[in-house]
Amino acid sequence: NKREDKNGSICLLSELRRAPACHLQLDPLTFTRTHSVFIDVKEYSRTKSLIAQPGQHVWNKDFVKMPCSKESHMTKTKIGISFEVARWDEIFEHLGNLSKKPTASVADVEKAIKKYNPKYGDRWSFDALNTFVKKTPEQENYYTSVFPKIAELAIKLPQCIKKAIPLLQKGQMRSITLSQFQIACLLANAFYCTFPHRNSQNPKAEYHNYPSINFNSLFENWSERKREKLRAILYYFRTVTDSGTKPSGLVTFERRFISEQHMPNWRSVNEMLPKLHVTSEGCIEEQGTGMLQVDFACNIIGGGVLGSGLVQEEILFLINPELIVSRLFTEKLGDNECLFITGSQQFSKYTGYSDSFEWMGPHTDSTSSDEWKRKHRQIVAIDALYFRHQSEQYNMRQITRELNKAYCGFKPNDSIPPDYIPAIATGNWGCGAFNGDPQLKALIQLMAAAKVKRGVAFFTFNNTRLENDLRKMHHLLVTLKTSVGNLYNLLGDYCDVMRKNSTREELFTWMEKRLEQRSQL
Ligand code: AR6
Repeated sequence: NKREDKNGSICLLSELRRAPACHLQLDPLTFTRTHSVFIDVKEYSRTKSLIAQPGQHVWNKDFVKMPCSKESHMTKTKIGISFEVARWDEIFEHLGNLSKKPTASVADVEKAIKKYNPKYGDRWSFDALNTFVKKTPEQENYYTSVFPKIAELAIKLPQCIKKAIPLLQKGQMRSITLSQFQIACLLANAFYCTFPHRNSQNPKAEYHNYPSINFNSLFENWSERKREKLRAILYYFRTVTDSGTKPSGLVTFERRFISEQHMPNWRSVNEMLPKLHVTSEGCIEEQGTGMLQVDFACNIIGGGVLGSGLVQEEILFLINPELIVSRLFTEKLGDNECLFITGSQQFSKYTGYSDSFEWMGPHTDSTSSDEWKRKHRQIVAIDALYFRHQSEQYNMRQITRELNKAYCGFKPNDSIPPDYIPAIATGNWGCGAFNGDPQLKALIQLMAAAKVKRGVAFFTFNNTRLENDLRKMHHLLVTLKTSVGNLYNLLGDYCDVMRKNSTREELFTWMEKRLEQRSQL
């Protein structure tokens, strides 16, 4: 390949490690103090069947408050008298009735939801769901027959999940493994807006630091974007409620935190830049299969997936809807934190981006699975900083924050030998909605990948100029044997000149000159 020869430091995509080829066999599935497994692990090791792990629900600040917990109450009024009832009884009654119908209208769905969310009776609108169903041509309109099936799935919650789901809170290292069926049941509950204490927008509300999970925001404010989102989500529910296509694996959600004192001292990191494959063609989720795939996240995981947002993270969550369940238990990410999701399934195909995004139909996910029945798909959610003005980012405090964030996301478990660690599939992290400088962010990610000794597949998303510039810059840095520490200092110098307004040059142009001057000395 001529292009590769010209820039010797660049590698082919095939030279980067991926799962399952580099997969290290896992120990038998067990739960620990920090890993909650929701299927019976003994039964799993004996028969490989997935049955719910016994336990009980807990109603306190450390666990998800479940709609089927006995502590969940609501007030009902009959002939002027108010009294408390178990909220799950109400949910069970209304969704139970709905589940018995062959088809249900949007009005039926709305009526049921408002019965056990009486506070929101005149606040929640279902216009998007309504318009969506009305506008869908009859021959494609399976939606009204899927609404009862989602209700049937939702009311299975008490049998499906028998123990308390811990919240993945700030500063914790904790993980949760659920079966895909359990996730579907939780998402069916989210669809029917059953989760208690999750609807308040008040900044002092109990879950103010958590993403929203009930789907009411998806059902309001009709737009073309909503149409495509609903097509993807309802297709997911159709698949998981059909006995022929029901998924049967597990998915793990893991929150990781690295304390400040365990972060690298970037100034003195000696590693050189890692192997890089950079291309303007393809995208993370297709060409990066089997690698660690970066979700360009919001610190509120999933960002605007249940609202109007429709960029990289939201699209990822729409085509892999199991990712949405992370919103149920993942507290807003702090600067030194990230979330790994292993084993989610891709259900849909898509085309376009943002306003041009379109659901393109079913995707058959043939990704193989590991010993825990998790698909060989690992996604890491890392949130970049949002810059109102581009100039804010040329500052070593912000650069160090981004380096630490990327390091947290890229660092593999210490127990895995280097040959078994897949490369990282990433791209313009933080450079769309969050306004970052693609050149700076590419270097930051390469520096973090260097520190953890992982190769990088970098997808510039049609940006051929960035592809060429990054290839050239990588080549220069590798040829000059520039260490991460040197690069960190160089970035410090660039920030200084930017602050003093003494250059208008882009980072790479400025660096090239600087490096050439140095190499001539
Ligand atoms: N593969 C490779 N590159 C991509 C892909 C893809 N599939 N999709 C987009 N890009 P953005 P951010 C490129 O704006 O700036 C969400 O609401 C493309 O060049 O999604 O980190 C989150 O919830 C695009 O411009 O990420 C956050 O709130 C660039 O990646 C917020 O956006 C950045 O994508 C994060 O914004």
